[in-house]
Amino acid sequence: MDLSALSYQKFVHFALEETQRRTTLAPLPSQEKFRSIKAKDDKTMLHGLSFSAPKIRLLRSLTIEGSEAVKVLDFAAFSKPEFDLPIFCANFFLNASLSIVVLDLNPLYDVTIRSDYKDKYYIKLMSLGQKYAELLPWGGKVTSESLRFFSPIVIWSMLSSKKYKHDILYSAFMDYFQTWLELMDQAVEETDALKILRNREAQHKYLTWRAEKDPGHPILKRLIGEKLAKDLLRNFLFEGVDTLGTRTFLDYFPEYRCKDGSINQRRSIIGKSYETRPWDAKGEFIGSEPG
Ligand code: BLA
Repeated sequence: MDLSALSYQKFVHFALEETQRRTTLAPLPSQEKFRSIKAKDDKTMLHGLSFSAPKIRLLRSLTIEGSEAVKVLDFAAFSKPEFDLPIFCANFFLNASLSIVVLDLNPLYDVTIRSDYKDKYYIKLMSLGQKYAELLPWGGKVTSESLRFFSPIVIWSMLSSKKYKHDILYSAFMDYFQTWLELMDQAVEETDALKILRNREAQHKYLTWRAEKDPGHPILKRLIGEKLAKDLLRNFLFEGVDTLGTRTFLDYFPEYRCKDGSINQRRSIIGKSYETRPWDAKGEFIGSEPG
């Protein structure tokens, strides 16, 4: 497949323009360092943008383009802890053989446990999830630990890149991002200090998971080296992991502790599960326990 004509830039432009129509974006200092990085292969470019807004703690985008070999979009938006908004999450990876898509409004709280949170945000959105269920079909077994960070409307797809449809993905991205912006518009600031603390901690847990276990790490390390990749992960992509809370990865995920006290390097302890979509059309979890 010829990737040269494909770009995720229009996704980023759309998202920033739509956000600016509704709120005021202020560039964050973290974008200076990551605005433009040339990879070790001298061809691939990494472009980062990061902003905050009155209700948004961090809205950031990373694109990886420039070589024919690989295209990546990693786009996320995190609200301030005064709001319990879901986390907007778009992760697209494309190379000559494979297309990987994760597009979701990741819940701040595990919706299999917190049905109040599911009812608050997702029940109304189930038709949005259905809209792309056939065009972007379930990608098969997935890291079981990751599923707890996904919502009933998650689009998780892994296809041969021959079947990749840029326009369908663009349309899904626009729909999901518009939906997130509408939720942001409607969000009412929380004043209960305990609830704000819980929101902050839930976001910190999410950041801690992704800063440690995101599947993109090996590629980032290969492209820009271990040191800069770590900097990018902790101070740009998952900024807040070192400031929003004090608990460590092993505090949140003790099952990853090795006998010597280090973090198990495997991505998953439980393994992969869920051959088919584990949510029904009403957003009920129907997956059997992984194991
Ligand atoms: C694969 N990326 C995946 C997979 C998931 C995600 C679920 C399938 C493998 C698995 O089951 O773990 C994405 N996982 C997520 C997300 C969350 C999560 C969004 O837990 C959120 C909670 N992906 C990127 C970037 C790159 C990238 C920046 O976001 C590259 C620079 C690459 N993702 C990438 C690659 C694979 C992948 C190469 C397939 C290889 C593999 O599974 O190791």
